[in-house]
Amino acid sequence: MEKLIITAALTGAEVTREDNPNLPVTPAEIADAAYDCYRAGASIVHLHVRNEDGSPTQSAELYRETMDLIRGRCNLIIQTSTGGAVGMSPEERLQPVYLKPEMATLSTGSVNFGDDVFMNPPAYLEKFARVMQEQGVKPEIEAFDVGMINNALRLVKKGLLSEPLHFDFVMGVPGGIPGTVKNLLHMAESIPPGSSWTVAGMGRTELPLGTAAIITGGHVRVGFEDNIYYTRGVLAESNALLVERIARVAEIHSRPVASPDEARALLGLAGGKF
Ligand code: KMH
Ligand code: ZN
Repeated sequence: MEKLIITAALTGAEVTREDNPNLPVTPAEIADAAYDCYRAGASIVHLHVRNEDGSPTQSAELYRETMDLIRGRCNLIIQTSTGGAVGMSPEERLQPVYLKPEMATLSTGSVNFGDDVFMNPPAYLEKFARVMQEQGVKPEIEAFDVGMINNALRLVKKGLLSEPLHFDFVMGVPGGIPGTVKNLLHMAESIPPGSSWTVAGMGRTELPLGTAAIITGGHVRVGFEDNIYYTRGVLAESNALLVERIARVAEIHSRPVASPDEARALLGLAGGKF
């Protein structure tokens, strides 16, 4: 099996300091958390940024500041969010892609998201994929359910995505595919041969789905965006502890962890853009 790529999803758009007081919010806090995750074994950082009051934003200025701070300290692959928060316009969501990060997320379908709807109609998908193609940014396809894999394949047919594809199975969102191992295997069997995949299990599904990915050849995303607990009822003290734990699970299963440059090679990224 190839080396394991660990993605750290540090902040997200929905979790608050009230939920977990250890949530990184400012560019400096996010950069510190990213560096700690790099030291613990992460090779990709999935980035969201926040305003001073903690509310979610897709401000290019805040992304630029955060990315510069991270790049000053380590060679993590930076993957900016284009999901932002529910209710944001496509233009708002796309702002960080123009900074030419190495990767950005591309959600390939709409999904109920708790009491809200995360809107991704076909016109958004085409626009987002086109802008990423123009800017030379590799998309990570966020599939919240199995049908979203087919939506990505439609983009391939239209020439807006090129293979090999890289998927993130986002599982356990209320409204999306439930986070079971059976569903994970179904997702993994549903992508085109030659694609790579990672899994982001929400809440208590993070560790079991991550473990299943490690033993079946996938990759893993962990962090406060998806899960704020270390064990049942005990808040995680840092994102890095979640990274360190999944790296330990990988070691137990004889699956070495990829460095950022090894992850670049696995994902076909040009490299050197940091
Ligand atoms: N905050 C969610 C509505 C992404 O980063 O691309 C969307 C999200 C996905 O977080
Ligand atoms: Zn995100």
